[in-house]
Amino acid sequence: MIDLHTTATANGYKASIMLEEVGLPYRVIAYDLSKGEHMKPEYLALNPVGRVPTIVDHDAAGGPLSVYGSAAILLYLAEKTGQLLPSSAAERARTYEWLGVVSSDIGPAYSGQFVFNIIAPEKQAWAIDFYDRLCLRLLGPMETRLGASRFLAGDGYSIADVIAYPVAAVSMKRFPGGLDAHPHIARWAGEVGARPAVQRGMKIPR
Ligand SMILES: N[C@@H](CCC(=O)N[C@@H](CS)C(=O)NCC(=O)O)C(=O)O
Repeated sequence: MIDLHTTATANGYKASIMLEEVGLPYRVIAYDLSKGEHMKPEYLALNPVGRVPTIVDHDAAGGPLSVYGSAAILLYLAEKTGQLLPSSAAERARTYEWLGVVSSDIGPAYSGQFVFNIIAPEKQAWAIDFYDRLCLRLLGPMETRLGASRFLAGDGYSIADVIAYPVAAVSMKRFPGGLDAHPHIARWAGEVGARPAVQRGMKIPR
């Protein structure tokens, strides 16, 4: 059994989609970030970073094993189950590259965009413009890639698509016009979003 410590955000959905895709049994422990539940000592003992998602694999060799962060969770589960990691070195390299781009380029850009557009009590035009432009710029390479390739790593669906889909379904849609100016991302998001495992994962926590 795997415990999934999560919340209803793009990062949480990456982990729940992956668990649905690989078909391992898991139970959900939902966190209300507004109440600071992710900063309680019990959770910090599992993940000192104090952010979600985290999984705890109770069936790991050597005893319960915790793994924090969407990219690490996707890689761990892909290796554990032998699923959603391409076999060719080239497609595997593309998979790692997109895991990195979504985790450290696109994800933080949309976090900043969310903070300055929605959460900030005082709206600062410079910061809003900076993050809006950065987000739009980072969609460019993804649009180009998906214009040339069915999925992010190549012909096959992989953890690169799992990590990117919630960003497309949640964060990218925040912009006026949604994905209208990015038809290749929209085509790919339609295909990935039609997968039953993805649809189930996007509803967790219920
Ligand atoms: N690098 C992490 C980022 C995780 C993250 O940003 N989690 C947010 C929710 S989406 C969180 O726990 N925020 C609470 C906080 O920072 O206090 C990942 O890819 O999973």
